[in-house]
Amino acid sequence: MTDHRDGGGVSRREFAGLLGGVAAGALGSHPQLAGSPSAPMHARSDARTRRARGDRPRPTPAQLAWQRDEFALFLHFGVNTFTDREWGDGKEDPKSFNPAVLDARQWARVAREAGARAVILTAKHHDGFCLWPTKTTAHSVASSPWRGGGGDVVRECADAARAEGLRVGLYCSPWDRNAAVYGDSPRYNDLYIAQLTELLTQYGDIAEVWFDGANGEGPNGKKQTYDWPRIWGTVRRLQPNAVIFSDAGPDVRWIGNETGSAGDPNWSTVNPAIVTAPGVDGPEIIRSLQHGDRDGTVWRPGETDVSIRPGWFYHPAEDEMVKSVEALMRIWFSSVGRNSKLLLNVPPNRDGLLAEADVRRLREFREARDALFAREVGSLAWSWRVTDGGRLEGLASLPSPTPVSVVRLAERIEEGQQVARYRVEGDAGNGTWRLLAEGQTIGYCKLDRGDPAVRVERLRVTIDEFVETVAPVQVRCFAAAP
Ligand code: FUL
Repeated sequence: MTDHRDGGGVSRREFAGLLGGVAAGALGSHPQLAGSPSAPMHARSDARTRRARGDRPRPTPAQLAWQRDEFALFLHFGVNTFTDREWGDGKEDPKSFNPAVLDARQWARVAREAGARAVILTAKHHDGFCLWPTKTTAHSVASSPWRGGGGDVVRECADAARAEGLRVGLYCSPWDRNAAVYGDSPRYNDLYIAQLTELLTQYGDIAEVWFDGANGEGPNGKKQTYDWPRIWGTVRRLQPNAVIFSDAGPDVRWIGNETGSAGDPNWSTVNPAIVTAPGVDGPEIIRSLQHGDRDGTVWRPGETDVSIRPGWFYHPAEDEMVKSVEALMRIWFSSVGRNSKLLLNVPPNRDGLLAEADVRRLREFREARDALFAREVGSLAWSWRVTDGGRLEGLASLPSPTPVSVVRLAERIEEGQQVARYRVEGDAGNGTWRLLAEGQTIGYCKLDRGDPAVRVERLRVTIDEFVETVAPVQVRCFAAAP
């Protein structure tokens, strides 16, 4: 265990100072520790506070906003929807794209009602077909019969999302199987920059730009060298408030699988020397994507993308294979509940609508979450102290013996991520502490299930290890249904 009193850590006295001058060892109950995460826990900015904070990486405002969304909907839509494929080869006839009754308001309404706060649309997938009337290629909606060739899916989606209060993200695949210049690196980079420029200048504020790492070119295939500094620089210049997602960030990293499972532990910090570009593979790379790096020097939280169906695009044959509510709840706990953000793919069908089965499942998923988090055990008076062993320990009595179904822990990540080991225990009234949950990282949100068979009278949260400094933790407790 790292003793936070050594090296760059803070002493108990300093920790007490951070809390407003309460004597160490007798911190008592401090409302800012148990209060809302938006409470100004670190209001002081004197030298002691700065030293105590150390120089752990911290999120930018855009990364914070991204994380606070918690849940976004991914929309895979394009020629594959009509050809029943996952990876088009770029030879598709644009005339195949003809959604009968496309209604982006339905996508956005369903997303909002499901609890999502953003949507991300595949403006271009690997087949190169553009869902907006780009000037860069004829391979787009402008060559399709949809809306007489005058339609723009990106515009309809962005407008609909904003009308429902959702933020907008765009996926523009670097790998392009239609562009004739793909593989002629400078020329394709110019084309790609031109496409991004259209997307990032014509559709208002973009919250996230999503760069996937896929490339299925065979050994004799076209070899394209992407100009990542220029690509990322273009996003920064045109949409300075957007987060850039890819295996290598730079703002948000891929979580390393497509099954809906973030690593446990999951650090939001990474060593940037490990994953340097999208699309690279290897055990050490996957480990870093899954878990981040405790001593990483860069803040790059992980996003968990997974589809509600087996495929990313809509296929009629998968209508019976929509994930169950139980599976989606497990995904919620292994993504949002592990300091990640959930990007759940729900693909529009050939009508241009989210399919009935998916809409129903999203509603049930929302109801299940609402039910699980409906009975918060409110106004717990937490009393915190730093023990002689350098642990942070919080105690609270529950108003009545309560079957605890979920404990939600949160760090104030504006200040970085500090917790490296913790325990949650319950006392069922006989004075014996029983372990309810234990783990390593907390970060923005850690969800642990309790044992609803046990009625807890007191809760104890112990932070056994901090990376660098003692930092407050917010605890919320939810009771099981009676
Ligand atoms: C991958 C792609 O190859 C899949 O088709 C899908 O778009 C997924 C989200 O990203 O890189």
